[in-house]
Amino acid sequence: MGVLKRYGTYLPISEKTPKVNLEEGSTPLVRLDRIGDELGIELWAKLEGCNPSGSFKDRGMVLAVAKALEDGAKALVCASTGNTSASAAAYAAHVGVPCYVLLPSGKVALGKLAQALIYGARVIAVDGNFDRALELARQASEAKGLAMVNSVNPYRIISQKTGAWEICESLGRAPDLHVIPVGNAGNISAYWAGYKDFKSRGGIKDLPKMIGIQAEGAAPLATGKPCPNPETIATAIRIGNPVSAKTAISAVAESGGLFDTVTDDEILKAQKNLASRAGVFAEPASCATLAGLVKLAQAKKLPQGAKAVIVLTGNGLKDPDTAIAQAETPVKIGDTFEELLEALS
Ligand code: AN7
Repeated sequence: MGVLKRYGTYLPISEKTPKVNLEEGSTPLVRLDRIGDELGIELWAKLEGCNPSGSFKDRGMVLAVAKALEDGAKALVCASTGNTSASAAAYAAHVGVPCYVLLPSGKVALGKLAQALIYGARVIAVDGNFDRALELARQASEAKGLAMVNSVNPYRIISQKTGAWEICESLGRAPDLHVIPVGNAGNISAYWAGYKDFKSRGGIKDLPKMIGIQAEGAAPLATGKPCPNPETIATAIRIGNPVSAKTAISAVAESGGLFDTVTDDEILKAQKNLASRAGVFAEPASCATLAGLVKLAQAKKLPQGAKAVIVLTGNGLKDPDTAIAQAETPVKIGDTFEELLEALS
């Protein structure tokens, strides 16, 4: 029914707030027994790739755009590694305002670029990384009076808390471990705030441990060191200077959780594992979560029997190039039944 309708009572909206709705949220929480059994845990995946633009960004974008309209904004701007731009472009199109998106040139997955273009955003490819594009977008927002819809916009984080509320409602409790990929660190901050809200409303007794996973080449929070030149195949989280670093660090500390890193190889293995052994196709950044759990299990640091939720933040179809590059090639045959029989054997 859309996030503003389902959770309106708990969000900062009034009668004056436009009821923007692309039926975002209410995504599936799926139990993955084959992989979970192997790890010795009860494994659940929150399929955020089932949102209208194919990523978790829609949860926060719906409120950010509704409030921008309420405040009289005439146009939106954002910088993005891809998913924020796809989401902003979709909501801008839906409500009929222009949208400018700044992307790190050549470093955005194909599907996300296709989305921003076809939704009709003005796409600007910046010769720099995401962190630089974000600085430029902030300047443009101030100079031109454009509504900034990156997660520096507080409404984004507030509305992304709904993901945690849904998990608690589905499970009837919080998980023991909440495992989430970390880039700009907005989502881990939002989920932690969401779990704490749900507890203070009396909906759950215990809070989860927050486990934030970064790619090894873009891991400022996991290493505690600045990362001026982030690099990873998981382009969504190719971020060196996370805006929400502080709140993410306290989320992990307060919850007794941890940050960890995974390599690109481990991410790709996890992607294949999720697709071929659970029927769930998520983009590389999302698969860092499973890679992180596998790493913990190998180090014997995964509490056996624990209930773990991995947030699969974006749809695998967003990045077909990466999937095809590691997949087997199709078997080619002529057009005879004999050849087909041979191919089937
Ligand atoms: C699939 O789109 O930053 O830690 O500009 O697309 O809240 O930043 C995307 C981030 C995880 C990290 N998974 O979330 C952008 C952008 C996917 C993502 C993240 C992103 P944050």
